[in-house]
Amino acid sequence: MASSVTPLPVNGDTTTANGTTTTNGSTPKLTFYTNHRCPWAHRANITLQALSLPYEEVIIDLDSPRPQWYLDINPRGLVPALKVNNEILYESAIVATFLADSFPSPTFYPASNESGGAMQRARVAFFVDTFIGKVNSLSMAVLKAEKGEEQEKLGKEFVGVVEKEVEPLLEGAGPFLGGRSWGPFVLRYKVYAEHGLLPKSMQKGLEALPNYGKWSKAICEHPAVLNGFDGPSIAETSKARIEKMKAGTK
Ligand SMILES: N[C@@H](CCC(=O)N[C@@H](CS)C(=O)NCC(=O)O)C(=O)O
Repeated sequence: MASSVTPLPVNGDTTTANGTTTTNGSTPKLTFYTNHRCPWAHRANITLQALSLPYEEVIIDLDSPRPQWYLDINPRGLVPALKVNNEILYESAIVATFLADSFPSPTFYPASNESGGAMQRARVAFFVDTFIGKVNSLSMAVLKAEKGEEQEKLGKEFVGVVEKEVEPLLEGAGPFLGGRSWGPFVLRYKVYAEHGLLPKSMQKGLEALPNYGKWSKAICEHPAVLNGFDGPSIAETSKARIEKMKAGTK
């Protein structure tokens, strides 16, 4: 990763219609390397969309080995990556935070020097840590479980974990609540349930949780989250990937 990154203008002298600040009317050139089926790339894409940033998109084929020109951009070969003028960033959390820091928006992710900003960012960091550590890791086990009793049981456990760990953090949540969107996975749970990859009872249980239900509905309908998302195609490729993983562990 580039060792030093020229900061994007944060206190520019012009503001675009969506509130994005620019300096002297110029925004840095952003090139986004992505694949629409990747949830981590989706995370960065949500940030680009929510902040209405102009960017160029380059789709990276994940079904074949990465070409050298892409490995020169991201030696890990993963998506997403973001070129900012001539500097490169990768890892979705870093890309998303960099964009949100560079174009602070109180409704998306507050600046740390805003009143209450540091505390809100700490709460966001805790939410993300909880979601990745406690919830998302468990979703993989449910996806890989045998359909029927075993999957239903794990699905129930999953709802229990969301209720215990996440539900209290979503009190009064709006669609983004200062960065706590976690849209890629929330939307995938819904689509996976619709396509039989996750138990319908699990999704019903999630939607019945007052805070999660309201918040996830707002997330799943948000244009920034839906941008570039093709549910049936993602369900199909995920199904094939899960079958392959299951076959590998037998
Ligand atoms: N920790 C990384 C994870 C990125 C990641 O795992 N991307 C996957 C696609 S979802 C990828 O590029 N995989 C390369 C491959 O499939 O060969 C991030 O948050 O950006």
